[in-house]
Amino acid sequence: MTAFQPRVFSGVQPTGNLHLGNYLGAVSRWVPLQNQMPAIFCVVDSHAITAGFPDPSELTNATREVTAAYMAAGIDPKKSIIFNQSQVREHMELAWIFNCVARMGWLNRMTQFKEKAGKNKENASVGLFAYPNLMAADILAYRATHVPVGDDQKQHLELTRDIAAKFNNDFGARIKELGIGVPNPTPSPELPEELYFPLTEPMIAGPATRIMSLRDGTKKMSKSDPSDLSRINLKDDADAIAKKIKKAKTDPDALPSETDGLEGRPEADNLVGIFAALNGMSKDDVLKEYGGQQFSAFKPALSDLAVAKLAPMTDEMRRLTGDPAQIDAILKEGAENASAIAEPVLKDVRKIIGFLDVR
Ligand code: AQP
Repeated sequence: MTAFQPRVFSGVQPTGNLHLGNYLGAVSRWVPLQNQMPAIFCVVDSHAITAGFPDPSELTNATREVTAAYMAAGIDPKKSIIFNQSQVREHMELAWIFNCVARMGWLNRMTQFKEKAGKNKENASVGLFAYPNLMAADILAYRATHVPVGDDQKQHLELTRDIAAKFNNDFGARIKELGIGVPNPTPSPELPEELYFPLTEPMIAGPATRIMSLRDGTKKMSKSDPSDLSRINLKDDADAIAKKIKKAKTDPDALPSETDGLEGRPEADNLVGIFAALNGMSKDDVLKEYGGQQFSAFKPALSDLAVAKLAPMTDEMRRLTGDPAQIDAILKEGAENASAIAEPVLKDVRKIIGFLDVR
């Protein structure tokens, strides 16, 4: 190989209800990418057990539902690989190896673990702590070069790059000797001339990298927020969407005419960002149209837009989940295609490490 093949990888956990943040921050941004380079979209079910085992049938249903959401949003299984993580064993094997590459100090700095474990750190699962190593394995089992995610995943992607860099460095001579390295596309004194794993590019961009809670503009919109009014679920009907936007927290002022005026107004900033992302425009453009107007005028416009964009997707999700056998067939084919890429990578990795292959 003379260069890393460009490849997109991303995923969503099948936990709880998919919400507008997952859609605008991640899934909707994947759709155009599948026309630009080979793409793999994973339903990361093995991550879904790190915060406690969900009810088994709920996990099964949520896996099919997330798959349906990918397709309803426009991911085409004929163009992209769609599969569920637990079906491709290589993720687990590489994650174990990365457990031995990553340092405790690196993981101790992960803010998502601190947030999710809260005060109960001693009682959190080892899986929750090591989650970022599995995420690095998800990406690097395919030597993926581009990972589109929301802003909350930035630190995990930096860790993925640190793991790739350490592996490339620790085994630099061996990779060269085996003749399986790729010239480092951005040579630097910190890395060998030939790499096995790419240093993946995070793709975090647009007006919706962090959609905030509708009840508190300083908190991320999240599946685990106990208040359902804090988020718009992809399964919400038009009435629920309208009610949640109507009840969304705001301040008493009119919308500003320029984005500078959104500073210090997290709720206003969030609603303008949602409008911009749903309509494929910038926040500036939204404010050109709605600057000077009160929320009593802006909220109904936002609500109409959200319903117009989300309702067809919700309908399509419902249609697709009505035929679980078809979803399972897509996931099966996806898992076979994903394995065909990951298997040779793990074969190389075993060789690099020196595991004796007797089979
Ligand atoms: N609020 C958000 N704004 C923008 N992007 C977001 N993502 C999640 N929340 C937002 C992006 O969605 C993708 C899938 O994330 P995940 O399946 O790992 O779920 P998560 O981040 O754990 O989602 P939640 O809702 O925040 O779940 P809980 O409540 O369990 O923590 C990722 O690309 C993520 O960036």
